[in-house]
Formats: sequence, C-alpha cells, structure tokens
Amino acid sequence: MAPDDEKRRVVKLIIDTDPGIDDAYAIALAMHTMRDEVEVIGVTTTFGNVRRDDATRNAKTLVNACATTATMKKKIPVVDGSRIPLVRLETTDVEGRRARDAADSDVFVADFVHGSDGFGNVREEYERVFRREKNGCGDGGESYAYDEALEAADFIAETCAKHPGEVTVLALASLTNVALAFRRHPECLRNMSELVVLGGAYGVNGNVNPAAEANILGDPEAADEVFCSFERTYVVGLDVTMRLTLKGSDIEQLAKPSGADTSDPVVQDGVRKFLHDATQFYKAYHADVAGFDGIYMHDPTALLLVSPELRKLFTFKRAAVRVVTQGITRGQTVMDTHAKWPSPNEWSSAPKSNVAMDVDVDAVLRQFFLRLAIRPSER
Ligand SMILES: [Ca+2]
Repeated sequence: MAPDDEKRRVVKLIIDTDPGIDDAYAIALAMHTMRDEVEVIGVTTTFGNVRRDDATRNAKTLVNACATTATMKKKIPVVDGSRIPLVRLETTDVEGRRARDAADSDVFVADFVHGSDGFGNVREEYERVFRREKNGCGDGGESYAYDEALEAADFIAETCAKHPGEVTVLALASLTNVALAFRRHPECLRNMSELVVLGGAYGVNGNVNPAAEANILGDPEAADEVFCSFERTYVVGLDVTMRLTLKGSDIEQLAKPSGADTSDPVVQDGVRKFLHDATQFYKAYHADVAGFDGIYMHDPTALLLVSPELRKLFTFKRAAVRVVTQGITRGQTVMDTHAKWPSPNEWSSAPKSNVAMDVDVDAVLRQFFLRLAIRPSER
C-alpha cells in the first residue's frame, strides 16, 4: 500500500464504552474530528463509570448530539453490553448470555468521579438542549442512535465477521464485552483487525489503589483473558495518559464559540459547551484528589492509537501482559520485558501486546487543541 493510501484508509471503529466524561471527549472527537481517519460503525456499552443502563443512555445522547451537524447522516447502533463483570456470571452461563439483564445494584461505579449520571450531573439539561437543536429529532422525531437487537458481544463478533480484518475495537471501559465476544465467537480472534485498550499501569501506581487502574480492576478476569488470547492489541495505561492533561484555562475556552468555520474538523460549539459543563464535576474531583486544576485525557488518548498515523506519536514496547486476579494486587497489569527466562512462566505463552510507554506530549496536546478548537495556554 502506498503511503498516501495508508494515510487515507478509514478505520471502521466500534467504541466499547462506559460514558463517562473522558469517554464523551473520545466519542465527540471520533465522530467529528477524525472523520478522515475513522468511521464509527457502532457503540457498545458496559458498566464502569456508571451502570450499564446509564452508559447506554449517555452513549445515545452523545451520538445524537454529535449527529446534529449536517455532516452526520447515518444512524449509529448503540448496543447494550454486560451489566456485570465475568466473576459475577452464573456458573451455568460461561458465555454471559444473561449478563445484559443481570441485577447490577451492587456493581461498583465511579459516580464520585463522573457524577451520578456519568455526565457531571448535566445530562438531563443537555438531553433537552440537543433535542431542541435537532429540529424535530428526539420526542417523536428521528434519533441518530438506534438500539441494535443484538447484545454487545455478538454485535462486536458479527460486525467483525461482516468486515474481516477491517474493524478495530476501541475498549474504553472494562474488557467484559470483548472477552465475551471471544468466548462466544472464537473466529472473532481472526476477524477483528485490532484492539485498542485503555487500561492498566505499567511503571506507575494505579488510580484506584497502588496496584490497579480502574478499567482493568472493573473486570481483571476479562482483561487477563483478552491479553492472553488476542494478538493485535495496542494498550495505553496511566504511565502515558496521566502526562496528557487539559488545564482549567483550556477547558474554559470550550464554553465560548470556537470561531472555526463549521466545515473545519472541529467539535461543534454545542458539544464543546456540553463538554465544558459536564467537565466541571470531573475537574473538581481532579482538584480534590490529584491536586491540580485540570483533567487527565485518558480516553481521548486511547482514541488516537486507533489511527496508524497518530499512533506514531507514541513509543511502544512489545510484551506479554498478564493481569493479577487474586490478593491485594488484584487488577494489576504485569508486563514481561525480559528477553529470556531460565524456565517457562505464566507469561511465556501469552501473545505480545503493544504497550505504550512514552509519548510526544506536545504533539498529542496539539492534536487535542486543534480538534477541540482550544488556544493553548502557557504550560
Ligand atoms: Ca471510559
């Protein structure tokens, strides 16, 4: 393939997500500013930042919001996934066929980070705003997001089977849906082009406790199964994502019109304003816990890895990754960086993943500023 063709190749993308404020940035960027690089062909949902039902509602709100420009005509399936992690599956249900409808009142969710609705407690207000802006869309009108009759794991596998070698899955939450897709449909291991995972901490502490990062801790068994079975995985964890922050003064700019020509590949003003308002709760959490005025750009960073061009801004190590499933380090990601061991171990037969270890911080931030129409403040 000539370099230009490769550059122009549009990646078919399924976003597996638990929106979530940084998920919202990733989805908005994917649907607006990366139209030359990715085509979002489905959004699948799971528990994490919020319960699965809220994740689905939020994903639909976002898809509808991003569809308010004249440029987005196509309906995008928003598909319910698992409400629970693999350890909670009934013993007779190894393929998780009942996981979509399982009771989830005691599943841990990060509402203290993202607000009780996952959108910094501004969801209802913006559902009204986006309905109004859509000119007849919403109440009785057309919606750009639609329910897919399939369940997420089947949707992922069947979509990959329809386009073998062409579909990338961007996993922005726990890996439950992806693990179930591989359990139910082993051919999906061949058909899926690439898997991009946001998760883990490789040379730094986790963000839930010293050992574990939130997405991996949400379902360590699923993460370990996926890392042990799929060969074309790109993964980015806290080592990299915590170096990529928007400052409070950057976020403030999202509240004002961008002044950009609407044909520019920039997130539209209504969605920027929503991101600004939803981010206030998330920002307060960062000020409280991390002690800085701004936010980490975890999920949008993972999105950049989907594009072969933008992936060049990162440095990867190829290494087997296993996930601890027992004890106080449950959820920890452990990477094998040794070339050789005296005898085989639990990492020896696992495929190698591409783990992001370093990043051109300035270049990635430039991407975010450009795409979100932010004039960078002094850093
Ligand atoms: Ca997420």
